[in-house]
Amino acid sequence: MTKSALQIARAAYQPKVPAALKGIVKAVEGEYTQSVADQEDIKELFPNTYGMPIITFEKSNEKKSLPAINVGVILSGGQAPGGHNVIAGLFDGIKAIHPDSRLYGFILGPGGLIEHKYMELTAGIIDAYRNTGGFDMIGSGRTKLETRAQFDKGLEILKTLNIQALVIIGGDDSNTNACVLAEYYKSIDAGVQVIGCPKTIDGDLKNEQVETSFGFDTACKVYSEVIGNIERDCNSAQKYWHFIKLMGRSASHIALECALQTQPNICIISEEVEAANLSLDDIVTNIATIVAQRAEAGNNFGTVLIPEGLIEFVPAMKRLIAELNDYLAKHDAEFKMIRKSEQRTYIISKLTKENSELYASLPEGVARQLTLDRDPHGNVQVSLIETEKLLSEMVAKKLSGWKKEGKYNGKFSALHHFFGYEGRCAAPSNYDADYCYSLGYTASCLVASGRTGYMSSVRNTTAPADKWIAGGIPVTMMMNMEKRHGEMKPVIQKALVKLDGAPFKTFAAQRNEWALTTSYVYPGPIQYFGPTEVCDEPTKTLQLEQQI
Ligand code: FBP
Repeated sequence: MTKSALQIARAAYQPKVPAALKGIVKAVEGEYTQSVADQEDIKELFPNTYGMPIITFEKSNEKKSLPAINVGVILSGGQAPGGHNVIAGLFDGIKAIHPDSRLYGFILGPGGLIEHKYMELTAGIIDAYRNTGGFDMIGSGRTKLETRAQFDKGLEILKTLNIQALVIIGGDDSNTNACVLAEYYKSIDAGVQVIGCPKTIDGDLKNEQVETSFGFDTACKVYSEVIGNIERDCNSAQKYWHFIKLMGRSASHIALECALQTQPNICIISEEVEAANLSLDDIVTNIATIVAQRAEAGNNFGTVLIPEGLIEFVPAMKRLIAELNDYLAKHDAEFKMIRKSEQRTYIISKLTKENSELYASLPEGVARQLTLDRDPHGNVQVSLIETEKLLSEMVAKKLSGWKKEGKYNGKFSALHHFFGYEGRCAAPSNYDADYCYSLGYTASCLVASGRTGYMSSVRNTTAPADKWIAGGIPVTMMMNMEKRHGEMKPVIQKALVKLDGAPFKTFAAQRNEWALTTSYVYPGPIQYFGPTEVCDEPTKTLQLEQQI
């Protein structure tokens, strides 16, 4: 396989790790834990894995000889830069436990476990993927591991391969399912531990112990580089408004981080839209007002960042989507029988008055996108909804109305972009390369200390890597009960943008200035070699969150 010069140089990069992971480690138990909410329900659902203590790994002088161990690994859900380094860290960790330990990768996500598709990950394979982006070493998938039949089928292959622990690298839903699996295997004494790892570019799997999910750092840096380039182009020609949608199914962390890095004229934060109970028209009026103000100063150009999940945070849209989700979950087969041309009328006739009216008012394309198949976790596939076009069309309409009324006299020409897939498989930044390797290595320590139902955690990551703190967090600690597919389920609480948090407050304090002036910042490409302040800088979000 031909490799680029950067790939070759990057293969030799040695990830930085917490000092505690450099030799023999011991597991130190901290406080016993409770779930973030709905404690009684979660405790009842997870009798074997509820309330366990937080674990921290510390240096030890005590030499222990442990037997070889076989471990399985699964990449679950959307790609995120650094996944290969989690596997490399896990591999090196289990080899440090015993050189005869073996690592098996299940192919194309959780489906590989159920379908018994796997490969042994040998040193040669691992070495070829160190510090690379993508999940292509074993592939990923979105099959939801949730039924006993699936768990039992998985156990067959785990037993055949004599696998004693399974590491599931995924987002909030996949880690929730990892915990359900850990609970089940423990309840039947299956002899298989299950450990999770926090992955998602969306950045919404975080809490006090899990500072960030891996991939967020790299993805935001890739998007910010391109947004900066667009801003510079925009300021050079001064003739376009760029509407840029950014990935992040639900939370607006990516949009907010990119705004902090690039200082665009407008950035919408879904969580604020919801809290302020804004309608689609309010959002459009706000954007059009800034366009008109800039036009008055002769600036008929600008950049607007739009979080992918926006549509679900507009309260009226949220109510509509919730009813659609419930309705489609119950009447999926019936809906699929309806001819495409009649689906819109069918849906309008089935919804309550308010939702039916809103649905009827939506442009055809957006209405159709809202009824497309949900992903296996019941989520609307927001990446398919062209919010950037919806908003710019509505802004254009409003401006032409204002023009007729003599309130606006500028030019409005819009271009559209969607950045998502472009950043999910990028070569991990130093931060993600180091963080991921450490997460994988920590997972091996959790396995060695006999834990199950834990998520690998590495904290204090705004400090130099030497001072990072490695440990494990009981997954039940992050759970609460939420409605999914019309039923209450235990799930890891999603971390949305906090409106009283430092990242949002920093943005909010400057956005009016950014709107009217042209204060763009051009972050440039990720740097892999060079001074540490250029190569190892964590995201602005993390820096601001950790300052408090
Ligand atoms: P995960 O939560 O599984 O990490 O996926 C995140 C994400 O990249 C979202 O930002 C996006 O909405 C979604 O995946 C796209 O899904 P798909 O990869 O199936 O197109």
